[in-house]
Amino acid sequence: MAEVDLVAEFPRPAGATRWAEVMARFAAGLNAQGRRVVLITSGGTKVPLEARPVRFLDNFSSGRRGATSAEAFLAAGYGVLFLHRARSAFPFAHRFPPQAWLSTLRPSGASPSGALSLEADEKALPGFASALRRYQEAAAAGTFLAIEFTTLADYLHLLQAAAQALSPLGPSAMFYLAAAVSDFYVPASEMPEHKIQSSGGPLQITMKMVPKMLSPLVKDWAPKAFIISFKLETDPSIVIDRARNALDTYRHQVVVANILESRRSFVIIVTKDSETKLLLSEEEEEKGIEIEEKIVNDLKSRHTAFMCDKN
Ligand code: PAZ
Repeated sequence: MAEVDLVAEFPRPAGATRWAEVMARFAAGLNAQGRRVVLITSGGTKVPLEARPVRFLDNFSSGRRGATSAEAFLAAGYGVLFLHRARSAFPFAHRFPPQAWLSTLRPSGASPSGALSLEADEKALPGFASALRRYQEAAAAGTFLAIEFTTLADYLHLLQAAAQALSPLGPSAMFYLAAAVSDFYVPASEMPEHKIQSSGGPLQITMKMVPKMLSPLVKDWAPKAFIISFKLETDPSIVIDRARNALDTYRHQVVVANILESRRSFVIIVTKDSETKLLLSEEEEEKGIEIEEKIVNDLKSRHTAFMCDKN
C-alpha cells in the first residue's frame, strides 16, 4: 500500500531542503568512516494557535536530557546529529549560563591581528575549559551537527529529513527521541488569522491529534535503525504500561520510561522482554555524575548487540 505522507499537511519550514542536504552529507561522511551515528531530538515543540501567531501551546522540556546525552554519545565515539528546540540546553554550554561567565571572564588583551584574549579563574568557572575543548574537538572532527526547530511543524519536517539522511546507515544509526513533542495542534485551515480576542469571552479551542511519527519512522523512513523513544508520565503507576503499549504498537527496540519529578536520577529502560532500572545514587550525584551517562552506556551495549544480530 502507498505510504501516506503524514508530515505533508504541516507547513514546511524555510531552509528545510538545505538542512536535508547538510544532514545527508554529515551522515554519509561519518558512515564512510564506519562511525555509528545517533540522532538526538531534544526540547519541546511550540504549537501556534493563530495564523499570525501571538499565542502558543508549549511544554516544560528544558533540553537537558538531550544535551547531556549528546556529550555522552560523543565521548562514546558516536557522531551526533542534535535536533533541538532553539534556545534550549545546548551540549557543552548548558552548565554555563551567561550569568556565570559574564562576571568571570575578563578581557586580557588584544593582538594586532584583532584576536581577543580572555582569562578566567578555573575555580570560578569549573569545567568550562574542558567543555570548550571537548566541543571544539567534536566540531573539528565533524562528528557533531546541531539543527534547531521551534514549532511542531519544523520538528516534524526536520525529523523526517534526518531519518532519511540516516537511513543508508542501516543498523549503525540510532534514534534517541528525547524531545517532548506536542500531542495536539490546530490545523492551518482552522486557525484564526488574527490574534484571538479576549473580548470574545472564555477561550475554547479544539485541537487535532498529532499523528505519531514513530510509525512511519520505524516502518518506512529508517526501518533498519535502532530506535529509542522516551515516555514521560507524572503518574508512576502507569508509566511501564504506557511504555509497553508503545513497544507493542510501534515495534521499535527500546522505551526509556521516566517520571517528571525524578527524571534526573531514575529511569527504566524497557524492551520487549526486559525492564532495567537505572538509578543515580546521592554519592554519584555529588561526584557530578549524570544519569545520561548511565543511559548512554546501557544503550550503547544494546546497540552493539542489535548490530551484531543484524549483520
Ligand atoms: O528536557 P528535559 O531534560 O527537561 O526532560 C527530558 C524529558 C522528560 C522531556 C525526556 O526524558 C522525555 O521523556 N521525553 C519524551 C516525553 C514524552 O513525550 O513522553
